[in-house]
Amino acid sequence: MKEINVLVTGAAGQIGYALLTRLASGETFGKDTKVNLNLVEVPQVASKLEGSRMELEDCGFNALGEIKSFSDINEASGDIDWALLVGSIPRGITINGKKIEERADLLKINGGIFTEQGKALGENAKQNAKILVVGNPANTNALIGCTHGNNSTQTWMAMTALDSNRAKAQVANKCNVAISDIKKMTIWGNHSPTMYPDLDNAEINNESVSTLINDKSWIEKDFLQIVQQRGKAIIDARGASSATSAANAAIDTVKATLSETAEDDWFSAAVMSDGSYNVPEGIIFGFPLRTNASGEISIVQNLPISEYAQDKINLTTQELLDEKKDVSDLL
Ligand code: NAX
Repeated sequence: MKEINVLVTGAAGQIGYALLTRLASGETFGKDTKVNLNLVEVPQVASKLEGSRMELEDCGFNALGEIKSFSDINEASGDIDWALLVGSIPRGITINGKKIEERADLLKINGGIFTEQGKALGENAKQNAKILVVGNPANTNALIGCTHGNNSTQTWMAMTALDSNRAKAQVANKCNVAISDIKKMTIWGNHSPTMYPDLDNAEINNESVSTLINDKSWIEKDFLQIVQQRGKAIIDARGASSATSAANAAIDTVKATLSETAEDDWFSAAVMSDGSYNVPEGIIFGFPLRTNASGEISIVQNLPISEYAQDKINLTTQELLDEKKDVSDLL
């Protein structure tokens, strides 16, 4: 049996809880791969994490190998193939008597966490390790981690698959098609309300989704707003942020990197910009991606970008440049 070492931070959180069974069940890496889990949490929730560990044992998954719990990222990151960085400090938490509401403060606090995690993974995780940042602000956290990881063989990504799945669900409802009929969905930019879900280049039966829908007002107002604000709508409805769908999107992203992407499709995640589509280098930006037969991930090139789409892409680019400026002392 093959083995894979997977690290999950924030493992006792709500996304972590939904994620662990799906990593351990054999669904993600295949039934012929044993999954060893290194679970990382802050010491305050060690008991909660132990509860999750016991539950995992009790699932009786054949694919589950060793489960280890850590509070030290350096100890946890040895020989890791895949790291899912879910843990971060949420907006609104009170630290040292101060309620953290400002984006700049949130960026700095989480930036400290991702500096340490980046260094640890860069030094201790395997060459070719893949790292997916889920914890918000995901793109800039990934930028900080990647900078401090300083390991060109490793791939850092920030998750936009949840936004992509949300966009597909809205299109499926609108066009009355199955989700699997919708291909080539791109989320450009930041995992934030400035993200741009692109229906011009998304396809159903090889036809552009925006051409098929042929309703500019729905696409530019209803659709855009629903997708960009979906996270908030879920918090308003549940009194808690997305967990099952977020964990599912993380699994989708991992799976998308494990085998060659189908000819008629691509997947969405944020990676380090190499200047494609005139996005400045040095920010982690949502692009259309493909995995090749050797497991390398590349940005799909030469897609047409309308003037309207370019304006939206410029907006989300500017937000990421502003976030980068806010954490410049951490880079
Ligand atoms: P929870 O608050 O339930 O869990 C977060 C966990 O992280 C907590 O158990 C906490 O103890 C742990 N943690 C904090 N600092 C840590 C550190 N330094 N090392 C290890 N663990 C640490 O949040 P949850 O709902 O699970 O969400 C986790 C993160 O995902 C949040 O930042 C959230 O904003 C973000 N999201 C990102 C999404 C995306 O698409 N990229 C969508 C869903 C989600 O909102």
